[in-house]
Amino acid sequence: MKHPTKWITWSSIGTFACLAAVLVTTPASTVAHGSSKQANSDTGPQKVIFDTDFVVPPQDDGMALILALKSRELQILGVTTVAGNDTMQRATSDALRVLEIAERTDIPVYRGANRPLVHEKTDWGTTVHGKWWSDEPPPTPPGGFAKKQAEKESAVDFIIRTIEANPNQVTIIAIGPLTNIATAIRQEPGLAQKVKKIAIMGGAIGSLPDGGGNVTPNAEFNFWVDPEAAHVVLRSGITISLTPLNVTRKTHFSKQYYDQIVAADTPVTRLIKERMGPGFAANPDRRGAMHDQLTVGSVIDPTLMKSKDLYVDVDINYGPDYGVSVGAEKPWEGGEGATKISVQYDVDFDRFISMFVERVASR
Ligand SMILES: [Ca+2]
Repeated sequence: MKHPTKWITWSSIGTFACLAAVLVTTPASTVAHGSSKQANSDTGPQKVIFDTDFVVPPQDDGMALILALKSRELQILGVTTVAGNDTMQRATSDALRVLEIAERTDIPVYRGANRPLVHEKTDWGTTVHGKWWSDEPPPTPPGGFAKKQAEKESAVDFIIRTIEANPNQVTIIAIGPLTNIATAIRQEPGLAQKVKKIAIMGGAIGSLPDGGGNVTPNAEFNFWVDPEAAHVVLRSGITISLTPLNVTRKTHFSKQYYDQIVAADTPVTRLIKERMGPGFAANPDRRGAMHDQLTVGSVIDPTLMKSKDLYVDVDINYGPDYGVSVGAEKPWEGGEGATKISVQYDVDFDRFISMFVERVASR
């Protein structure tokens, strides 16, 4: 299956969400900006593992990695790939190529899960966004395949080894289906107690404004691709900050910001120009949500976000709500195993986009 347009791939789809006007507005008890416990310390950069269903920019994982690479607050220990937006093989080769373009081949890439834990390919699934179900070989990235190969160690073994070596010091930025993270948690006894935090782009919370799905009426793509993995991770007890569609829908990337970035003329901005220029030339008014970029931004500077603590669980029963995330202030029947996590519901977009543009354009 080809993506309908390159443009759609840059932001993990929003078409269904546009059609599904599911707006359930429960008054939210406001939590002030900066309520997170993750304020940056002066002790050095945050150690992070970057887990991603990567595709080169303009896809949102590609742009999110560039933001992370350009942020001194983060020390990326490794990139782990997973099937989602495209195949795991494409995630791997595209990530290697973007790191090469960005002259950051010091960062290792580890191949992760080629399939979700349980979710099988269906006739319907192949008609919507994503190639998580495919084994087709990866396309040649812009400028050719990277010289450097992926590491021999698996993504799951790398995650376990790294967390064990740095207990309570490593934040996992998880911006694809959660297959690798769930597998690591299931594999290694006590691992969950040693993870500092997981920042997840995923889910859509129907009890908060703008909580409709973007792949089925109520399911967000990352959680829907691997609902069972999301279920395991959300119930793991690990400190989680969730960036659901509710808040990523408050973001947009448009030509105004594109123009500012490509004016810088660096290897990275030339890639962005090559990949996004034709789209903006054809339609200068196009805009795309910045899903994964916002998760990275929230790790760099938690004060950008407003969050509230909710019990969040994911439906793993195969049916109309497969992969739907549910959030509530109190436990409910059927969701007894849900744990409380920090759910982002608002962002200071002006401050976020200023940071994003400045950093992506930096040398
Ligand atoms: Ca992603």
